[in-house]
Amino acid sequence: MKQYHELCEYILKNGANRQDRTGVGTIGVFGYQMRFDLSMGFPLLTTKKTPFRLIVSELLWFLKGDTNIQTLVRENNNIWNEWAFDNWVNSNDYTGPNMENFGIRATKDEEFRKLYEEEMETFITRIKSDNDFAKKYGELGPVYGRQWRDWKRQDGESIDQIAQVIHSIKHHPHSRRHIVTAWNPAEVEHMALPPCHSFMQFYVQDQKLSCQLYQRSADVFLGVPFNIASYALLVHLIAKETNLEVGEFVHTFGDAHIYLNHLPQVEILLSRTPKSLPTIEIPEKSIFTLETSDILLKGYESHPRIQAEIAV
Ligand code: UFP
Repeated sequence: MKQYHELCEYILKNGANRQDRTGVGTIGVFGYQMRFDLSMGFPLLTTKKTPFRLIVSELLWFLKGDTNIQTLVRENNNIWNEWAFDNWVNSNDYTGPNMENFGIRATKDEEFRKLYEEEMETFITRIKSDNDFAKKYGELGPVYGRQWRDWKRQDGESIDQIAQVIHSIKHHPHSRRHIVTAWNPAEVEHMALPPCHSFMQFYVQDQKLSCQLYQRSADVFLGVPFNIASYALLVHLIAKETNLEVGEFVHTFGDAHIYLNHLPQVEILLSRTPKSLPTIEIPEKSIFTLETSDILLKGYESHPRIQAEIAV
């Protein structure tokens, strides 16, 4: 995973100070590319503990076309909670304490943080147990799962991009049109978060499947280790489904940034020496019916977790 360390070092050296939507502030660069040869091991970051189970459960959630956090929180996956919570606390049904700008306020005000954590816990407990509430407030809008599996055409029909790309990889391996896009300009405004990993292309050569991702916006410390592992896993899953070996994952960035409040954590990470990469095992099952517990990670050794605040 030296590529990831090089990306961090490159931003520290060349990044410009940038204001950003969240108000936290970043240093960032525009345009960068990393390549991972997936036959050399599974690229799960070893210089901090990276929770593979959450990555698997989110990817399978996308692949099932699901856009509601209820499924995720029932698997104890809380990575999308803030975005659903944001919708809830800004709705007319919410009558609790003012949660405006909860992301930033929670990092600055200890008393508020406690209040926020209580509200969040109440919200998630309700999402888990109350289906009607979850239908309304667990829904993130037409995010990845919808666009990947059920892109709405103007005539009301729908396009299953994942099924189509699997078909095209199987039947026309040399095609230059193996594309899946989550960036749907007609629906972006209805999404809780416009797609960060927006556009992917697959490529077949010598019986090996590669994939290039265009990520428009990248939180390098918190998001990118997830994004690398998620797409590496996607290549493994689609390669298995199409009877190919794994080739490369090519990760191309638009705005690649380090949040200013992650700089101390990045220093710790860079002081650590990467360990050898783990491998994964996937059972013979359709990509659409896999469960999180089906996918096994073997030989993952890592340095300890490094805590950091997410910018919402
Ligand atoms: N982000 C990632 N990877 C993801 C994801 C979000 O890095 O998979 F969903 C980060 C990038 C950015 C923020 O820091 O979330 C999204 O903000 P914006 O929409 O303003 O780019």
